[in-house]
This record gives sequence, C-alpha cells and structure tokens, in this order.
Amino acid sequence: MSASGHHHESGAAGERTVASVCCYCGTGCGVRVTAKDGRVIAVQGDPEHPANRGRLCSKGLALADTVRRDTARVLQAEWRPERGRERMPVSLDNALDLAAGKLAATLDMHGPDAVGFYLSGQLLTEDYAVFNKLARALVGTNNIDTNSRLCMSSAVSGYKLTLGADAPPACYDDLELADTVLIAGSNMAYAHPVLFRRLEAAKAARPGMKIVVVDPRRTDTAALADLHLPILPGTDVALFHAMLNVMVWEGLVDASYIADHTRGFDALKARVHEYTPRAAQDVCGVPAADIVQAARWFGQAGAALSVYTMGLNQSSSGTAKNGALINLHLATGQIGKPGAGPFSLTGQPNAMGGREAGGMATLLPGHRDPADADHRGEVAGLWSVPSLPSRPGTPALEMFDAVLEGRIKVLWIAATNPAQSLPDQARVRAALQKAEFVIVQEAYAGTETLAYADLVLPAATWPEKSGTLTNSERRISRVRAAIAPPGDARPDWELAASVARRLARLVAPEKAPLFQYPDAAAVFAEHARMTAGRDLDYSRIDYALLERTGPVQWPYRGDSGTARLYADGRFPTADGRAQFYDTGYTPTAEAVSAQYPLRLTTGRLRDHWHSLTRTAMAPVLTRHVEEPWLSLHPLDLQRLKLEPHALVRVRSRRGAIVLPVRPDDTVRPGHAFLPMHWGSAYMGGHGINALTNSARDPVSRQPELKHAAVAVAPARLPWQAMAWVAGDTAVLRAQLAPWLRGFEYAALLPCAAGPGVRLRLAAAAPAPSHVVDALAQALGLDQPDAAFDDVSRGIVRRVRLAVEAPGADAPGAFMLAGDVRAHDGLMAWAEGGAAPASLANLLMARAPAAPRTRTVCACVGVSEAAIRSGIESGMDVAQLKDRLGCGSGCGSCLPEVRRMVALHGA
Ligand SMILES: Nc1nc2c(c(=O)[nH]1)N[C@H]1C(S)=C(S)[C@@H](COP(=O)(O)OP(=O)(O)OC[C@H]3O[C@@H](n4cnc5c(=O)[nH]c(N)nc54)[C@H](O)[C@@H]3O)O[C@H]1N2
Ligand SMILES: Nc1nc2c(c(=O)[nH]1)N[C@H]1C(S)=C(S)[C@@H](COP(=O)(O)OP(=O)(O)OC[C@H]3O[C@@H](n4cnc5c(=O)[nH]c(N)nc54)[C@H](O)[C@@H]3O)O[C@H]1N2
Ligand code: SF4
Ligand SMILES: [Mo]
Repeated sequence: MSASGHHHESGAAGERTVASVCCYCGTGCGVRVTAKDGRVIAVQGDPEHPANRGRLCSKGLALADTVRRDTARVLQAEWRPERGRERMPVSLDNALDLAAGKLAATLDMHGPDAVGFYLSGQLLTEDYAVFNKLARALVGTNNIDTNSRLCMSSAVSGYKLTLGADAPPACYDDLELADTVLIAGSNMAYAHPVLFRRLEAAKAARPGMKIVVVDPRRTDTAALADLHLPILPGTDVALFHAMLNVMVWEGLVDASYIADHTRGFDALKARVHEYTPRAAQDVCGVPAADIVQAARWFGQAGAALSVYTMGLNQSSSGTAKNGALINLHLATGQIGKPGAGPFSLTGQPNAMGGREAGGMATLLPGHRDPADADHRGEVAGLWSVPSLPSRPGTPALEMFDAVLEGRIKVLWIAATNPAQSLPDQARVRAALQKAEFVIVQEAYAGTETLAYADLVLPAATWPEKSGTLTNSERRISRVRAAIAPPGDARPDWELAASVARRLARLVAPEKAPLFQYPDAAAVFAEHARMTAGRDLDYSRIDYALLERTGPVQWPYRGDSGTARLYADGRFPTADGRAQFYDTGYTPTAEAVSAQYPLRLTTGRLRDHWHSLTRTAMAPVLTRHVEEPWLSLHPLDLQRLKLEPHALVRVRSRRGAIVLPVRPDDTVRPGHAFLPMHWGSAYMGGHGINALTNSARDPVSRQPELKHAAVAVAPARLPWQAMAWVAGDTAVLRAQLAPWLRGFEYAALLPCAAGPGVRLRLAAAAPAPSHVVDALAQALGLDQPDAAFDDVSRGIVRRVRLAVEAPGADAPGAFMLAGDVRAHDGLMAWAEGGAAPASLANLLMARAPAAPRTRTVCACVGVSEAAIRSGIESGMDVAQLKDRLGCGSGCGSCLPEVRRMVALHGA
C-alpha cells in the first residue's frame, strides 16, 4: 500500500499527518500535511506520489507559511442590503437563505438564464459536481462557466476536434522517454517546476535528447533548450505548418499511420505547401534554418513529445494553434506510444476535474455535450430530473457581456477573482457594478472581486477541504483535510448544496432530496457513475478504492488505470480515425500601430500564484520578485530615454497603468512583458489586466491574454513616498489598501523581510502636509522614535523601533516622503542585513548602502548580487551550488542560475 493511500497516521504528541495534493499547479504533486492543535505545522513532498516522488517546488515547500494566519481569511458571511452601503456580517444560515431567496425571486421574475455561475479550475471535482447540478438541474440554465475559459478551453477544443475527445494522451513518464521534446508556449521552469526538474534530469542522463522551446521570450525554460525559437507572438500556426511542410518534403511523415488512423491529410498537405520555411521565417521572425532543424528533430525522433500551455491557448487562434501542433503528431504517428504525444499541461490543480464534471457552459458531465439532446437526456436521467435546459449557456467573457447588457442579473462567483484576472478590466468592473446581485464565495479577504459582492459566502480552502482532483496526466488523487475550516467557512460543495436545498424548497420541493449528500464521498460516487461507458470511464473508482490503490489514471477499466491513450490507433470519433486540423494562420487580434507600437505579453513568475491571495502571505515567496515591473529590451529603454527602474505609464486601447520599468534582454526589441499577478488590491488603477484584450478564439472563446498593443512613456512623478511596516501582513494590507487610490502611482507590496508590507507612492506634485500626516498616522508613525522632517521642503523621514526586539534597536516601521534616498539602507537594516549606522546617518542617507538586489534562491536565500560575484570569481553552476547553496533546496532557481552563468560567465 502506498503512503498516498494512507488516510492519516499519527506522529509526535497530538500531531497528525495526512496525504494530500498541492493546491497550486496542474502537476498535482503529492504532499504530506502535518497538523497540530488545528494548525498546519509542516508540508512535505510525498515520496510515494507518482507525480513528484517527494519533490516540491518553491511554492509547494512554502505551503505551510501561506495558511498560518486566519487574519487573511473570510471568516463569516456578509451581506449588503443595498448598493452604496457597507456590508454587514450575517450568520451563515441567514446568508444561505438570502442567496436562495434572491435566486428564487430572479427565476420568478426573469427566468433561469438571468442567473450565471462563474467558477474555477481550483474547485475540487465534488464542488463542480454540485454546482453543475444546481445550475442545470435546479436553476435550469447552462450559464455555468469557469476561469478554465481563460486557461484550458483552446486545449479542450483542440483535442476534441482532432482526437475526438478531451483527453491528454500522454503521461509524465513520457518526459523521461522522449527523444525530442517540443515545448511550445510553456514556461515549465516557472509554471510546472517539478515536471521541469524531471525533464532536466532526463536531459542530464541522456544528453542526446533534443529540446526545442517555442516562446517569444528567452525564458528559464529556454535555457535548457538545444534550440530556442523566439517567434513573434501569435505566429505558432505558421511555424507548425512550416515544420509539417519540411516533414512532407523530407519524407519524415508516417504514410501508413496517416492512411490507417487519420483522415483529412491531403487537404492539409495542400495547405502547408505554401508554408515554406522561408515564408514562415518572415511571419514568425525566426531563421528558416532553425525551423528546418526543429522539424527534423521532431520528424526523425524515435519518440517525439510536445508540451504546451498558455502560449498556445491564450490566443485568438488558440484552437488552431493546438490543432496545428497535434497535426505534427498525427502526421508522424507520434502518439499512443511511450515518450510521444501532444501533451497539454493543465494550469490549475483541477482544471481536468472541471472538464470531466462538465463544469463549463459547453460541457456536460462525463465529457458530454449540452447541445446534444441524447447527452442531455442521459444526464437528466442520471440526476433524476425530467430534463435539462437546451438553450446554450454563456462562456466566461460572454457571461460578463450578458451582465453588462442586463440579461444576467445574478452572478455567483466561486474560487476565482475576475476583477483581477479577466482581460479588459474596465469592462469587467462595469459589469460587476451593473449586476443586480453578486454572490462571491471566497476564502481570502481583500480580493478585488470582493469589493463588488452583495453577498459573501465564506469558503473553506486547502488544507481544510476534502475531495478529489485530476492532474495533467489524468491522475485522480485524494485531497484530504488536515485541519477544520476557520470561522463559518465551509467547503464549496457544501455551500452550493445548502443553497440548492433551500432554493428547491422554494421552487421545486421534490428536488430538495437531490442535494442531500452525507459527505464528499457520496458526491464523488454520484459523479463517477456518470462517466460509465464514456471515454474517461472511472465509474469503478470510489474513495475506498483510492484509499487502497493511491492515485490512479483514467480511464480506469477492469482494475487498472491507463497510462497512455490511443495505443491501438483507434480514436473516439465516429469512424475511429483522428482528424487533421486544417486551417490557416491568422495574426493576433490587435496589430501594433504608431500610437501603440509595442507588443505586450503577460505571464507567470516562479514564486507567485495568480492574484496573490495565497502566495503573498509567505515572505519567502516574495523574495524572488517583490513588485511588478514592465520588462523592456535595453535598446527600447535607450530609444524611449528611460532610466532603468523609472516609473512608466503603459497604455493600451483599453486602459493604462503606472509601474517601474526594467531592462530585460529576454524580451525582443519592440516587445514588452508584464507578470499577470498584480491587481488593484496591490497597485493603483485596475491592475495588469487594465491593458489586456478580450478578443477571443472563435471556437474555444478563450481570450487573447498573451497579446496587446501598448505604448510606454515616462511617468514624471518626482514626489515619492516609501514605507515599510512589520506586522501581520493581512491586517496591514487591509489598513493600508485605501492608500492605493489617489496617487498617480501606488503599490502595496507584501514584504520579503518577514510578515509586514511595503508601500510605495508617487505623484507629480508633493502631497499636501495633511495627507502626509494622515499617512504617517496610518503607518503608526505619528510618534516616531526618530524623525528628520523638513516640513518646509515637504520632507518626512521617520523610524519606529520594534517594541519587542532585543535591545529595541531593530525598526518596526519607517517612512520616507519627499526624499526617499534612505530607502535601501533602511530596508537592509530592517531585513537584518546591516548594522544600524547612527539612525541619523541612516535617515539622512549619509550611510552608504548596497543597492537592494533580488533573491534568486528563495529556499537558501541567495541574492542575485552574491551569485553575480560568484560568477565573476569564476564559479560554475556546480560550484555556486556547493559554495553558496543556491539550487540545493527545491532546485526551482537552477534554470536562472544556469542562465546567469551563461550570460555573465567566462
Ligand atoms: N508559478 C506559477 N505557476 C503556475 C501558475 C502561477 O500563477 N504561478 N499558474 C498555473 C496556471 S493556472 C497556468 S494556466 C499555467 C500557465 O503556464 P504557462 O503557460 O507555462 O505560463 P505563462 O507564463 O502564462 O505563459 C507561458 C509562455 O507563453 C509565452 N507566449 C506568449 N505568447 C506566445 C505565443 O504567441 N506563442 C508561444 N509559443 N508562446 C507565447 C510567454 O512568453 C510565456 O513564457 O501555470 C500554472 N502554474
Ligand atoms: N494577463 C493575464 N491574465 C490572466 C492570465 C494570464 O496569463 N495573463 N492567465 C489566466 C489564467 S490561465 C487563469 S487560470 C486565471 C486565474 O485567475 P483567478 O482564478 O482569478 O486567480 P486566483 O487568484 O487563483 O483566484 C482564485 C480565488 O479563489 C480564492 N480561493 C482559494 N481557495 C479557495 C477555495 O477553496 N474556495 C473558494 N471559494 N475560493 C478559494 C482565492 O483566494 C482567489 O481569490 O487568470 C487568467 N488571467
Ligand atoms: S510543481 Fe510546485 S506548484 Fe505545482 S503541484 Fe508541484 S509543488 Fe505544487
Ligand atoms: Mo490557468
């Protein structure tokens, strides 16, 4: 029996350890969570979980830090009796009644399609199952969609339109078995680090393995590549067609596989005829010879695997990009065998489970289709209701459009933060404002979306929830609760079921028993039955079986799971053949122009997760990148006459934000990059997605989050203020959030030094003295231990010493306004990295201070500067690891260390 199957075991006095799964990425690493007295005290990798065999990345390792404080949480329900008023706390019972009452009234007045559910790939399968039944079988609408629309929906349509079913055919072991790995639009080194560790190890063991990375940016993932193709954004279809052109021309296609197992090749072959490497060179902006090389490595490989994520999916041609990549596998027979296949990695931990449970407008449980009357009949039968609605539901962005147009009145949002993560925030926020009633079911306080909630339902979260999820390789694992939820928080499925029972009593009493589940196991049992006879069949699985076997892969037939699909060359289509996807290249929705001359893309950082609600609570995770900045090529900085680190205003056709710029030669000249993580809870304005475009793929309806045309100009904001306060991060955040409004530039930064926050403000004119006074008061600096103010020049410099620090000579807070030169010296002192010169010298910036540098290795705490000087003294990667310790923990920083050595070494 595997440890992953163990329910729990006892350890030292009062300690209890459960086997569960990390709540971040779709890798689905097994963890062992140790709790004592209702608190998580440790999280370790589960050596027996097949996804990670004990490894964790920096985010997984810091999990315990992110769940320590209840202050960060939504602990009770809140209700706003009318717009414009404050919300007030209500009992959970009351809140559930209010939700049911509002839904019933809306059904009565406006019909079922006036209700919309906007959910998340971070829900567990049990959560989706109940929400889905509530929406379709009780409310009677298909208006149920998730943030997977921003994430996986192009992968879903790509698979369905070619292979016939939404199922990644490969498995993680294929990373070790492939001869060529094509990584397209995926920054695995940051986004799926434990899988990247496996790939690094495989490459080290078999250096002959070829790795090709297709990404406009030279990412840490590209550092491992034998060939990096920095294509222009959005041009993947042209690239893949040109690779197929080369394979046809050079006889690298598998004619018998094509003849026996596919259809549609001739038309595609005719199409790719014009996509010569020369022609693609002009479209994609990479040398024709490199395209030929990539095609040969793929076509000649014994086994070719491709790994792809948002660089393909988040595009106005996302389905075509997926289809064109799958074409390469079908044309060469590189599917259904070890080391081969088109492997779409899922982003969120349970994006897969959502697809299985039918948690999208365009899906029904068990990979069924709501447009298919037979499928609707089957599901209605399984749910014991007479029928399901046939009117098409709204995908995510269309749901917000419908709200804006007044067609959807009530919006129920759970486990996603649309006022941060959806593109074109001005429009999203207008919709949230327009909605008649917004229910937000949330675990963490202070999110962007909570600002719009009329009713807040307090949700339990990892590690308080129990259920299942499915990772990228179709593996179902048990998520086990290690502690009880705080306050009134309840698991998402329980909240949905409680409202459903109340609503049923009001509108259809006979349906109330359909939502009576004794526990999560019962929800899963009902859901799993719905997969019987379908491509993903796991109807034989229940919690008892998972307890015995540990995690298993679907389809699960007889008594075993399935590592790879389509080994027999038969596909789940009408005639058993896979279909080539024949469509041409179309450019990004928005072209650059004289007004908006730069091409912006957005994506992830290594140690942050989405809208930061969780990762910002762990100081160790904020060390790698403390604040958002715009990456521009050094040549563009010169051309635009921008100082490195200067504040810039970035504008698109939809909005503008102000933030610092940094020279970054991993982006091409004319291009720009922004991390996706910062929203209006942490910066002035509407956050990163003020800029992005909601243009979407015609098939998958996925928005083009990866491309927008922007302009960058210096933001001349000479008045600056910088502050730092130690203390409970969540409490301070709530107190200081109002300071994000009213300045041209503002940022509230979680603090790498330990629990606490930093605040940065800038404006064109000095803030009036009453504003500076109010700020000092908000920071607890109205009665400082040391102050060097120069009121006539609008300058305030103050320090408060920590109350409990030994000798009380460590700072508890500081603020600088009007003259911020002392910032780096004070921060170094605050972080314990420097002895306090005289306080006066520090505050007047007379003491020299080393400039703040980033921490590259978060586990061991090794700075960029230390690694740079190591490299300058001649150390290689192994010596840096040995002597400085960087990369000796989780290994997440190794790609960056390697890249630094390549750049600055020798
Ligand atoms: N650390 C961390 N890990 C995460 C997450 C997180 O928030 N933080 N989120 C998880 C989730 S939900 C997801 S969806 C995944 C996403 O995982 P990834 O898709 O790997 O991450 P991104 O950084 O969004 O985008 C990947 C790359 O696409 C490139 N790209 C942009 N445009 C194009 C293009 O036109 N073509 C190609 N080929 N590439 C392009 C970008 O430069 C970027 O490097 O990460 C998961 N893992
Ligand atoms: N510019 C740009 N924007 C993007 C992307 C991009 O690449 N670029 N990527 C897109 C992608 S791929 C994704 S997946 C989305 C992610 O976007 P979101 O889904 O908005 O991101 P999260 O911050 O993960 O939001 C999850 C919310 O659920 C809360 N929560 C956590 N656990 C629980 C729980 O158990 N129950 C409940 N009810 N709530 C919980 C969290 O506190 C948080 O507020 O962002 C998308 N937006
Ligand atoms: S790779 Fe990291 S974030 Fe992803 S599941 Fe594993 S430990 Fe969690
Ligand atoms: Mo995602």
